[in-house]
Amino acid sequence: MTGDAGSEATRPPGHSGGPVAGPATGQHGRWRLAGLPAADRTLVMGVVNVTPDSFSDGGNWLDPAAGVARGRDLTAAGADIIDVGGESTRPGAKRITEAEELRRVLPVVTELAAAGTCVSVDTMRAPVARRAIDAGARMVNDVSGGLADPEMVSVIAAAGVPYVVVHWRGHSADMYGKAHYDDVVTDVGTELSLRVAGLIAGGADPAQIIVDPGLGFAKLAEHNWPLLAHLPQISALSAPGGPFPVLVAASRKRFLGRLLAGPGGEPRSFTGSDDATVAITALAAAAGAWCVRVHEVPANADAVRVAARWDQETRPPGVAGGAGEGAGQ
Ligand code: PMM
Repeated sequence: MTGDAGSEATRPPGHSGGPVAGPATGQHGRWRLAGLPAADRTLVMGVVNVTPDSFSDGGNWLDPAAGVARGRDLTAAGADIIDVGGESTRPGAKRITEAEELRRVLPVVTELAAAGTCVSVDTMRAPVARRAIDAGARMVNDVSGGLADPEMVSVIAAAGVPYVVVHWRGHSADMYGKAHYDDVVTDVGTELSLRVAGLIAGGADPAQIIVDPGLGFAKLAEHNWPLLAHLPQISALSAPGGPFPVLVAASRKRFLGRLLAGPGGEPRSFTGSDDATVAITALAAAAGAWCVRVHEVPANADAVRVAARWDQETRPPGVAGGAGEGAGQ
């Protein structure tokens, strides 16, 4: 692993642990995670799905050279992190073999990492995570939060890399049958807290943990919106070592297409939802999200900068602003 930000995550000033009482506004730039870029703004993660069947971009970057080129383009457009995934999690998706997943992701991870890109590997499999870390990945993004592979915790604990714990109730093949909640914000918060506590008990350092509400994973539109509107509560889990940085991955998800449906009720296309993704990015950044995961980078990279500049104006006098965000403009 290459490190450029110290060996430990630091918490926002005034939050050495335990739940935050109010909104996380103004704190998104204060997270420092080992080996990852740091900025006084929400980070942007660009997606490279090396799959034939991801729901919005399946097949576009399946060839390793195309995947690498896409990662380079997204980096040039302002992505801070490139998330490389080889297994589609679209609703109803069947699992691929470990060998096939490795065949898809390793060449792309290796080449991007060698060029100095900060690479995240999007995988539910411990052996894939380990091989990707060996190839230079600096972070593991696990949509199952460690539930799909019990060995995952040992791998990320040994490597010490940041680890995204996504709220998840089961594989995509049957996840909508599990989309039942009494109060979705409370239920997701409770289940994520238990998951994080389990990972820490298994050897993970709380400073490695990033949390993600798992939009669309065993969740319908009516579940995704309240989660987005309560990001500070997702950050402030009752697990030891919190609050935790939050990753928001709304880009091109079906609930956006449904919100923007035409007069006949036909959902907006995936790519037609990109402007709505930018709106979510701005709102999530204003709510203190640590990072947004997006398929198209440029407008999202602009949105996080606008949100950071906006946020500067709401800081109490004497609280330092971000270096270089809009100075002299
Ligand atoms: N969703 C997808 C893939 N990876 N990672 C995180 N952390 N959170 C998510 O919600 C998430 C993810 C599925 O979307 P895609 O097929 O468009 O990449």
